[in-house]
Amino acid sequence: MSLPLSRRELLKAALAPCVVPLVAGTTPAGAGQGLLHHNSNGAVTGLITGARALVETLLQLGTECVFGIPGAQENELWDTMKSRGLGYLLVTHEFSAAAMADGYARSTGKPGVLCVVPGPGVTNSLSGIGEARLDSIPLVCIVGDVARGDKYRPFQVHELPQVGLLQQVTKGVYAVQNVAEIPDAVRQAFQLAQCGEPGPVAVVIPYNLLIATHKFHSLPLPPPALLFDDDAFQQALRFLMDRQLRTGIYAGLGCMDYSCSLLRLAETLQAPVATSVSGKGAFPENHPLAVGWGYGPQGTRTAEEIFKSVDLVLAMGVRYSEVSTGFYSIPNSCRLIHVDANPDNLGRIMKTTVCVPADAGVFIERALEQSDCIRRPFDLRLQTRIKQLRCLESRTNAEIHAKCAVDPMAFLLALRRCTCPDALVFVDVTLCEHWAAEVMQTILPRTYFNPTNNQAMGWSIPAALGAQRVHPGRQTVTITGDGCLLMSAMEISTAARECLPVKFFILDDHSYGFMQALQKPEFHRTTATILARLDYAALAKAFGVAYQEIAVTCDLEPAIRGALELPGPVLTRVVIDYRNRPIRWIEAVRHRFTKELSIEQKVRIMARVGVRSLDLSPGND
Ligand SMILES: Cc1ncc(C[n+]2csc(CCOP(=O)(O)OP(=O)(O)O)c2C)c(N)n1
Repeated sequence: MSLPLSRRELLKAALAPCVVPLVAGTTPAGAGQGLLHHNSNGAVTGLITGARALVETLLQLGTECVFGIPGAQENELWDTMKSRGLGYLLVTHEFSAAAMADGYARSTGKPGVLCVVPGPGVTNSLSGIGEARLDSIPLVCIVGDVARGDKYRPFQVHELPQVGLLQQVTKGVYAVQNVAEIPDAVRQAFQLAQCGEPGPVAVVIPYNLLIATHKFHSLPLPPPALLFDDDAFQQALRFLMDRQLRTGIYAGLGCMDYSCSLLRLAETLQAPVATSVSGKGAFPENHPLAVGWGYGPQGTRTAEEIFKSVDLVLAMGVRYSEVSTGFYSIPNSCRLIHVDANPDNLGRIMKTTVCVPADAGVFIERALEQSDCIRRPFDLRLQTRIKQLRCLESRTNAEIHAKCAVDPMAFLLALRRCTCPDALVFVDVTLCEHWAAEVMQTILPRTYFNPTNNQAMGWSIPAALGAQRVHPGRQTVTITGDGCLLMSAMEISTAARECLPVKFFILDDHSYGFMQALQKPEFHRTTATILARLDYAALAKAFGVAYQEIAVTCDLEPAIRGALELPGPVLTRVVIDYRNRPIRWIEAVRHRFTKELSIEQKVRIMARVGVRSLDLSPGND
């Protein structure tokens, strides 16, 4: 070890109490305990570095793993994580760090933590943080910034406006100015990330504060109260008490941790339950009242049909986003009670009868307290109708449409049959995401994950790794398009290095099938959608993971089971044939989009398609 200190400086340092923790930080985990008092009340106290105070706070907050890449500004922090036994995972790109923290958060319900360098580390992470922002996922992004305050010098490396950049995609940024603020900044960041509508929060700490020493005495924060507006609840209750109103429940991510009480409420109201995409798993999709996802033309046929007879929709923990509603094509005709922890989300998209600013869990519990007033008699007719529609839908979905290669629906159904109910399923931004929302029956909370509202391609690969890291015994699979793979494939090397046994299923159609599905009807040709042919076997070999290929539908089950049985990561190329199979979501979006076009726009598009249809060999690339 070579330290840039003279002998005299070393001697002086050894005698000075403030240096001891720095030295202790270089020894194995558990060292320096005498200097830090772990109070039973969870306080961080003692004479320690800013980095150590940060790590102790993360440990107290229950962080199991920090995802990221170290840089000069955070080396002190990464070294301290190692000394103190705080788990960490090195990634290949900071987009992945954010997506891994996201996968960790979605699968555990706890804030995911990433740690990135200023400048490129921050800018690389923004797409993943943006996904968490639009999907309401709690993340804490720690940035070791350039030196600030009296240590500031102009023209430092990575000196971008980190705070300003992060402010655009987070709920808030804590810009730490003083070493003493570090534990509270982290605690407040965790609280802000989780309270109300969850989301990402950043903590930006100049590196001079991470290496500075301070006598800390910082106490935990009291938990924030959950939002509940009693007046609005009473108004909603009056509608729920009206037994003439046939009620349907629409449940979003905000219900994810209340699945038992949601189930009781549904049974009390004898209400069919549809979920948003992010809400899949909040209600068991094998329950007799479950109708699948969405309740308009974009969702399952069963949900659409059953909700046609509903007079009152009770929507909880949802926002009615563009993707979840199929470009706002969800019907807007009946009475609606909209409950959400973020008052800004209420009544924004839908005509709403009662807006209830409330945490979904509190609302459900309070409604259950009034069970006697809201209970409906057991509805055999409704449940029989749901069963019939679900059977019909299953039969239709099981039909094979692919002329060659693998049928996408057959793949999804086989994957569902072969995986355990508690398997963690990560679905990327591919055409398959819309079929998967319909047919990947999800019966347990926090098992089905899709980057819904930022639609950041390549998300599934790192997100699955982040979840697998803290759920080592759980089957973890990805459903990833070949275009998505090209965005984050390098992270498969992380799976190999860390022996994370994720099974990556790559749906290979040599193209951006999603874009083709959107472009063809409007332009009668495709532009910038054809991808390179890859040697997947060579790619898997280079990464050091097992490899297999599925080229025909009948091989699906044995091949999927074979991959699941292998102890390590596996890359499976599924040669997919998307042709001929309609997608309800795309049809709903197209219908709605066309309806909103002006006559002039419609004429122009039809004329273009008409002229181009005379060309027998359209120039696709
Ligand atoms: C980062 C990013 N760039 C572009 C898009 C637009 N986009 C959405 S889906 C898609 C194609 C996905 O291709 P692939 O993974 O091959 O799946 P497929 O569409 O073939 O099913 C594109 C380009 C996006 N959502 N995210």
